[in-house]
Amino acid sequence: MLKKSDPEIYSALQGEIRKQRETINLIPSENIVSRNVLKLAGSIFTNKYAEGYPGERYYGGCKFVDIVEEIAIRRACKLFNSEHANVQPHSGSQANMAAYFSVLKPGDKILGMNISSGGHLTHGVKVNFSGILYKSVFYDVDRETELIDYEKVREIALKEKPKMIVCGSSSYSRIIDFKKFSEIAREVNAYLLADIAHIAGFVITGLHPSPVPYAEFVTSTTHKTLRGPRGGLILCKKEFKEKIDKTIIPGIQGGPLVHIIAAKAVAFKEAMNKEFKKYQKQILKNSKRLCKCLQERGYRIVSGGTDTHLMVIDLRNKKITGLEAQLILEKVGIITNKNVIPFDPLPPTITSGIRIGPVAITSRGMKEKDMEKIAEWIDESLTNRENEKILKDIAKKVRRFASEFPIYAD
Ligand code: DSN
Repeated sequence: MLKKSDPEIYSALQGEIRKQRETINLIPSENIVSRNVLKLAGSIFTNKYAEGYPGERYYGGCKFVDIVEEIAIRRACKLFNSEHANVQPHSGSQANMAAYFSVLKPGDKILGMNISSGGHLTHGVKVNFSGILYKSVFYDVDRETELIDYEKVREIALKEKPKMIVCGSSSYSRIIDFKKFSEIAREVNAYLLADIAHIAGFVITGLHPSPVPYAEFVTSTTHKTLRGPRGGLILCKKEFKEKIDKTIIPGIQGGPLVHIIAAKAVAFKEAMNKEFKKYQKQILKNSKRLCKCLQERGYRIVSGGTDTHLMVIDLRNKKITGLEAQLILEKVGIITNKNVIPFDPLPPTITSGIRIGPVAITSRGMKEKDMEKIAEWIDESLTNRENEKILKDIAKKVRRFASEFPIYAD
């Protein structure tokens, strides 16, 4: 029994279970997996080494591992309508690293979205491997509309002549036109990498256009809207199969996490169900309602709204920083993350905004009317941030409300 043999870890686990059950998690990159996904992620497959690929392993005893990985690959290809899938990346960062390493050399130029406009660390940020190994240049959203200005992206691409263009984002709340990105990439003879970590669930259900027909490489995580275990995924055209597979192993990874691949396979099957599309539609309804309720209370949403599962709130008119808001909301049991807004005057450790999205709470069964309540609690908490009594009252209501939506822990 863990309780007896390792009480410290046991107690942290119990704390996490209680916290997840009693709070409202609005971090849009997190989700709640099914019991079957949880079961496989904690399964005996974790005992197995399986460097290589199905049928070509460096270890014996891979009969069942091969079955699992073949199924995962087949399901990923079917879900995304892709010619090839590599299901071994341990994370989205490693999926992106593999896409770069497969066709670029150190010193090559990449063009990605600026992180303050919604891009990701691995899209060329200077302190990340992508900005250290490659010469990275960036496009921003338009200052006025806060939308991607495709003509501007084209101008930058023509001037900079990158070898790879990266599209996809971590905090851009609008539809991304992958076809336009591919036209720009073709024009400057660049590869196109589409990172759909956040929107994968919408892509496979037709609620967001797919980049698969347009991009040489599509990368994703498997744990956000896709609702699988924490991990990464690469999709590519057949012609890049060998390069991608060799870049993952022996290039940048060793043994795959077979328990996680098994959990990915289960999640891919779940994502083929009608219920999954219903879930994705509900995320969008909840997201739009949450956005509207906040706007009615005077909150400025970057770009004026959302087409997806997330939004960034610009808090400057409320005279509070992103960090302060995150901490106040955490006090009442609403979990968010501070986030830079486009052209943010504050550093990323403080920020002028918070990023929120109803991905996990929709998995728990919350609907539009619940978004109204949540928006009200967010507003009441931030408005009364100096009033401990009001904050305590809200915390009690949040705890009671969240506990009505169960989360399985085993
Ligand atoms: N950490 C992910 C997110 O929250 O969007 C990106 O890596």
